[in-house]
Amino acid sequence: MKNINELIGTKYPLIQGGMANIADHRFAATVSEAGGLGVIAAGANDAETVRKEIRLCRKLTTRPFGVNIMLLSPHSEDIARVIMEEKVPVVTTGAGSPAQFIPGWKVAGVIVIPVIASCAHAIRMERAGADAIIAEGQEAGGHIGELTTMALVPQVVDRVNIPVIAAGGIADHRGVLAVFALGAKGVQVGTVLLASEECPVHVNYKEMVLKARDIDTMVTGRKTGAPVRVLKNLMAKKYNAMCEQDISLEELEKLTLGSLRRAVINGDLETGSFMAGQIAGLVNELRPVKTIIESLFLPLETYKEQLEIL
Ligand code: TUI
Repeated sequence: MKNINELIGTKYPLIQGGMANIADHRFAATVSEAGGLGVIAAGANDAETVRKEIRLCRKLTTRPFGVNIMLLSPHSEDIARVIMEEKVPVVTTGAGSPAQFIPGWKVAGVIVIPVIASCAHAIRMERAGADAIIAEGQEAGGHIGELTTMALVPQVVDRVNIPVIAAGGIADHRGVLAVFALGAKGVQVGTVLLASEECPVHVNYKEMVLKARDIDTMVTGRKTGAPVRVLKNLMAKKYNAMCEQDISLEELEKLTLGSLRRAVINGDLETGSFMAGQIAGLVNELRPVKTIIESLFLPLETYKEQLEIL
């Protein structure tokens, strides 16, 4: 089996999480230049905006990068076509099944890495032609599934023959070692990159992540079937109260994406939706992207004492 660095052409087996409204071409290029796979988040953008972002990213880096499609977006089909036309090196997907797009992407030479949250979906993605999969545990920020990273990753590893990349709850070298022990071949991280100097979110968002304790995230929308992990604030509590009432899923989704924008752009502590993972409590330092990525991959000797117990 190819290792992840060979598959995606990076120095480190690291993919940047999608992060709608946050990960623009500049941030993606920064991550790629630092040795990971930077990913432009299509989010709720339309296809031509995504095309521009792809072309701008190519001006900033010659290294491989990706585009993430959030499959609940009404623009998914058009964005999928743009990814083909622009021959983007890698596509990652979230919040649904990209099966219908995979044949076209493969013809265009795009490497396809869907995010999945269950074994059944992982197996479907392998059969549909995915090159690798990202198994994301419910520790992650944003839209999540049911299982934890600890339970999901080894089960998926045993059920598919393509490389598995772990996501959810990873923010330092210990997390990386742990998921490698579970059989993952790489990691996807988001929360730890929010607290980077280059991340283009409002300073209040970074402060929220840096100040967060272990218990400071919560899941909104479990009732409506669109669970989203965010940092606790007034908005999150209000949203869950609204879910108890009779409001359409579409309306709630609009509210979530609108409120994410209020968090990212305005830093609105009350009505913003600050998506972040449970590992935010471990993230206490604002660092350059390159320093963060390098600190995740340490030589095996580092762990000698811990592993002596074996
Ligand atoms: O997609 C994410 N994280 C996201 S998307 C997002 S934007 C959003 N806003 C409001 C509501 C919903 C989304 C913010 N964060 N992570 C990857 C991920 N994908 N986690 C879970 C899944 C997933 C869930 C169900 C993937 C597939 C799936 O069903 C597969 C099928 O076959 O239907």
